[in-house]
Amino acid sequence: MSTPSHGPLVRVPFADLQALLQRIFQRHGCSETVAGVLAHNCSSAQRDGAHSHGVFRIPGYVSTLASGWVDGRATPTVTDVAPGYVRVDAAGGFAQPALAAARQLLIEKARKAGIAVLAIHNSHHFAALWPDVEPFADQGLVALSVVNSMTCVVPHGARKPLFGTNPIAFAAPCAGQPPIVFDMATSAMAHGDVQIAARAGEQLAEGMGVDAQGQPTTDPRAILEGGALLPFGGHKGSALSMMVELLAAALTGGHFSWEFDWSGHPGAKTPWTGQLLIVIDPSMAEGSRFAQRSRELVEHMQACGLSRMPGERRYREREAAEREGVALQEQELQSLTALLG
Ligand code: NDP
Ligand code: PYC
Repeated sequence: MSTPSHGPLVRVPFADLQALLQRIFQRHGCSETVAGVLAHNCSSAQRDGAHSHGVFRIPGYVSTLASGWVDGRATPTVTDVAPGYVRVDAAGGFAQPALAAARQLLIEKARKAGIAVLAIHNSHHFAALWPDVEPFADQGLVALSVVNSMTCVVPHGARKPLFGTNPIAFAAPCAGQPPIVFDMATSAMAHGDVQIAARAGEQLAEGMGVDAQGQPTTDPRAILEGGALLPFGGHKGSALSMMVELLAAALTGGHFSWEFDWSGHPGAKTPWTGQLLIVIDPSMAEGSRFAQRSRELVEHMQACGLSRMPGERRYREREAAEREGVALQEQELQSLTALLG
């Protein structure tokens, strides 16, 4: 995960940042409901130091809304398909409001059947994935989500990009601690982090991507300008990325990462794909001690010398932001404020 480029930092109360982003989303074509969901998502990412999907993304949201590629006023249609299955047509809008519209039904089904699936299609996801799963674990549930994005990753052993950066996020309750959460692109890097490195003039580590000729490169601009990313972990990450295409697109009725054409919408940045969530009620597990067993696992990992859990850095950043305010560059705050003009 890249840190943003240098410059004086300011600290803003979380509620103030969220309110500012809400106004920006509404000013640029979102309904009050959609703006509220996106503002909470994006300010939470900034608060947690998830910089590739914090306020860095606002210009992309704004240019996409201006291009007419996404419907910021879409009303999702929720369909109760089966005891363990909910389907949502996001109506060409963002995925997070679609999840919000189906969330209560999904939880009721998971608690009743032990497991429930939420299949979202016709949706745009331009954000970090952990905000979609962490709240389920806060309510004692286990949640897994996948979303596909836009063609920029070469499948292992192939010559041309096909997959998206296709993240997988997982959250589970842990007794006496915040939930265990991981959220990772199946590409060697998130596309957002490549953009941040390019903006900062930094080189990447080896093994992240290739240039337009398919040759290995450490230059983020070469990856962004005609090149591509590689999956993480060779054939293993590639298999997971393939799974994400199947679950997030084929299963939901969404587009594969290569199936949409945004060339007629200059400024469009948000992938028009699909998202799958699987929510499990662990109270039905053997012994009903899931959260305690999670804690045992963490303690054993720590006893083996583990210095930090996935999600721990975010929680630390969150605590600091709650004490001191959310950190962002002064220049970023000025640019955000200018978007209200
Ligand atoms: P990272 O590689 O930064 O982190 C992946 C996971 O590993 C996180 O849970 C992180 O925890 C954890 N982690 C990182 N370093 C360590 C360590 N040393 N020890 C233990 N755990 C560690 O994330 P990515 O760059 O892969 O993804 C960044 C974001 O981009 C994600 O939020 C993802 O959802 C988003 N994304 C969104 C896409 C979309 O289409 N919407 C597409 C692709 C990516 P921690 O958070 O605490 O650092
Ligand atoms: O960072 O790879 C990424 C990404 C794609 C879509 C939204 N974020």
